[in-house]
Amino acid sequence: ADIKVKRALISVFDKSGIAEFARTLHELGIEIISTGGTAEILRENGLKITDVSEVTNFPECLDGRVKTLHPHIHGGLLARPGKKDHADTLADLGIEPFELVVVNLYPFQDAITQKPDDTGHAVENIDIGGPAMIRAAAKNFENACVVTNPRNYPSVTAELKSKNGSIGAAQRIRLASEAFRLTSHYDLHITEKLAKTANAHFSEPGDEKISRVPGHLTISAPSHQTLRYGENPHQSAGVFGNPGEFIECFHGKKLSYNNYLDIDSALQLGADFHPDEISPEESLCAIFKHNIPCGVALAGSSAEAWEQAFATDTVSPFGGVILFNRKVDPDTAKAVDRIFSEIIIAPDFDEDALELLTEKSNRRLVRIKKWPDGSRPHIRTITGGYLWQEADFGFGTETRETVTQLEPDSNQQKSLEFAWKVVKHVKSNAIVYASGQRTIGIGTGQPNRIDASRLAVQKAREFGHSLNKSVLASDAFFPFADGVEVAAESGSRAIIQPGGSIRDDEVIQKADDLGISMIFTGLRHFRH
Ligand code: 93A
Repeated sequence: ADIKVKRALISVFDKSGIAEFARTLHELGIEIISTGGTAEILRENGLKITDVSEVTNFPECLDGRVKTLHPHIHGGLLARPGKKDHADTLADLGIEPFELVVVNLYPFQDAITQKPDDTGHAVENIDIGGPAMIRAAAKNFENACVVTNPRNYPSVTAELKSKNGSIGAAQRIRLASEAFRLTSHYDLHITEKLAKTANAHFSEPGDEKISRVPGHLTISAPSHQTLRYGENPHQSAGVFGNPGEFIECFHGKKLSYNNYLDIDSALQLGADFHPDEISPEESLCAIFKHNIPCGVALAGSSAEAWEQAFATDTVSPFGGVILFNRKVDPDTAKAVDRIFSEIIIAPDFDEDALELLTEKSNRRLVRIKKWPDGSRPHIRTITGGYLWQEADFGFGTETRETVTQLEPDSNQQKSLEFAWKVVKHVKSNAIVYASGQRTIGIGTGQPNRIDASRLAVQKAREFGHSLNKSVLASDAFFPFADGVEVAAESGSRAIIQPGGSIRDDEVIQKADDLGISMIFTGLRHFRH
């Protein structure tokens, strides 16, 4: 129902638009009660104002820390005049209700931005009376309207004017919700500032650091850093732990949530081609988009590896993440600079390469300080809990068993080993076609293996690759012989896969019939 506004309480730090707003209230015959500075401005504008101290019969004191914190104010904000005992109490104690409350807060955030190192200044800008009034009036939205932002003055004024000084329930509840959002965010900013101060100045080595995830939780963890947002801009986000031990973004904007994910996927693949564990004559380039490799190659130089990796799929790499496992030289820098990429990752960058690459300010450059190993578990959240598992690292316990009559030749073997390492990093169900030590078709993320196979073939053809004499890796066993058929039809001559299907016999028979060689590894590499 509508409520008739007879008395308004105005106490604003941001005084923009307040005189005009108050004039409308005045014209509608509404009595206005205000705190010191607000009252002063309104009086300067020729309006008749009652001081809060007159209502409370108590002076504003303690540097203004206590102005409105008084039962004559809060009684008026929280009373339900329609309830008989409340009406009686108001009459007994001489308290009058407020139907309209206009409050905005001390600018805490501005204060800490302007003087980040002045904790005293920050503390003086923690508004106590303001949020108390806002929350009281918002709780009492059935009897009062709370306005916390000058942005809302026009709609409130319009309604008051059209209803001859009354305000409806829809506007009141909407503004009440906005009010609680404001005070909760306000408190979160204070929480974060104090946590930062505590961490910086009052913690002993080894103490737990306090931090928060904006929006909802206050988190106490060894190290938590707030990120601008999560996978999407409406999701709050942060990062725990110390990724800085492994990577350092030394050029471009701060790393985002999605950047961290992509970089990690690239880094994991790079670690399987650790520069010390491959031939010193070979360099790796891996291009990732949305955590999925869209081109990987090992070649005689980084520039060559880039050309080959890029040729796999010349559409997906735009805006992607490019990883090199060796120092980036000027030739490589020139080559990668031809397309827009979001991030370039490498153990190091030649000075001339850097000169070119740092010209683009929106491309992040990341140095690999340390390659990951398998020592960290993987943790994921599920509704109600967490899952953890050992990292899928190393190829130590795998076997190589040729199960077909044909044995892959040495070139094919080399190519199969390469494809097998790559397929581990492709989302399941995953199929990777390779030719030499370069990918030519990657089928990823399909809920069945035959679709992943078809997708890989289709993509290879789309980008002009001949699958003739190519090899294929599958991250898990072929459940049926049809996967082998697709491979053979495409021209592929050798397969590497874990084996272990109850139809392995059929699958091997099909490979023999079609003249394909096949290796079983005994270990699968799902990546879900
Ligand atoms: O210092 S306070 O936390 N104590 C109070 O009792 C109080 N009452 C209102 N801050 C208080 N306020 C704030 O004063 C309001 O939230 C508003 O931001 C400001 C308006 O003061 P003035 O009208 O004197 O400029």
